[in-house]
Amino acid sequence: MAKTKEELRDILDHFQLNEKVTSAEPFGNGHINDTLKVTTDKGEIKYVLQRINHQIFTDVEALQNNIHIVTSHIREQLEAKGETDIDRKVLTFLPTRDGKKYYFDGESYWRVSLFIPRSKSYEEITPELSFEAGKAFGDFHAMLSDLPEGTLKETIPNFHNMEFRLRQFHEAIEANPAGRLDEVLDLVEEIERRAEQMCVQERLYREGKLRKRVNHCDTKVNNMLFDADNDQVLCVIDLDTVMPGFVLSDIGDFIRTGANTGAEDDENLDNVNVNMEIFEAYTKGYMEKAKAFLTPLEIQLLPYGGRLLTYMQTVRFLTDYINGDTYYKIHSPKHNLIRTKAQFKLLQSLEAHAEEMDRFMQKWL
Ligand code: ADP
Ligand code: GN1
Ligand code: MG
Repeated sequence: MAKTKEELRDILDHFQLNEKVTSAEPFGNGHINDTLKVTTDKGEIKYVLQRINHQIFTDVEALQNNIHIVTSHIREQLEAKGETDIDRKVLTFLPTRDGKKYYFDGESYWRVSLFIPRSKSYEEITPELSFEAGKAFGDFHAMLSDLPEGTLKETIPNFHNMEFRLRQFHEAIEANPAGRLDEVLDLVEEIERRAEQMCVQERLYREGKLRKRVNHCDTKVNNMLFDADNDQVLCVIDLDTVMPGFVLSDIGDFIRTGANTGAEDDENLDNVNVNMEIFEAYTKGYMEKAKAFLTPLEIQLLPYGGRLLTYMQTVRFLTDYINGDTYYKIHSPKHNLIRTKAQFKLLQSLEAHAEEMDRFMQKWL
């Protein structure tokens, strides 16, 4: 439910802010939480206020604890490396006046972080930025690699488990609650045809051949802030889904979003293709940092990660369409179907380039 200006000010008043704030305006275009930028009486944007979607993140306490652990750990690592300007290189969340990590207003859960000044995020990037992004996610993985197992909770259980996502898809088909199944039978068939080959990670994990690592699990291109002064990566943001998972998630989701020549919800499917230059630049940057800790199997599977995350997103958008749009925010009645078609087109393009991508990986094998 939308909040009035006064209500938002009242919510902000529960946090330990050191400036007087005047307004909060919508910010960004995430599909899950509501994000607002907060302006002070001096006209400066100083804070980011977010309403946490607690239908999706049901354990807000665990969510905010995870984020606290991750940001504190990264801060320590940056300090140990002798970095400067650390407040722009890791998110800082502010406690409430009673020392909690979030505020519950009886209806919604809220959190506040410092706005990172002179930063920008991109929806579309160049190969140069992609190389920087690859290095930054490599660093992100490296910095979190020494968190002891079990430190972080799974904020959404089975979040990137493909077998689980397919089970949800099958349940949606079975129930067909919005009566939309007939309209999407072709897409359902395309998904079913690929189902087995897309559950490789879960099988390899059961066989003890693939391990879990701390992952971001939402490495969309716009979940990274660049320095507006020099286009270097400053900071990885949107930390709700940082949790143990397979490393392909983070490579794959960046390829899905950064290396797409079109938009995630492009209605003109001719716009949607894989941009090989972006893929190659990201991979080079990522491998520069991650070569030391990845296994040969993970390196070999990297291009598969792009296909997998695109397939997973196709399945998730279509599941939500069949369910009657209960998960993702939509901006038009068929938005989830449009998204599904655009993701499926990208998947086809990734499949067409699979051999070329595999050849590209040879230099690290
Ligand atoms: P969502 O869950 O809505 O995707 P994000 O945390 O990714 O939320 O924030 C949405 C957008 O707001 C980002 O893409 C980024 O442009 C901007 N943003 C978020 N947090 C900050 C911050 N601390 N400083 C500057 N910009 C931010
Ligand atoms: C959601 O919140 P946002 O927009 O960064 C989703 C991701 C999807 C993405 C698709 C918690 O991310 O998993 O990949 O939309 N986040 C959650 O654009 O489900
Ligand atoms: Mg985001």
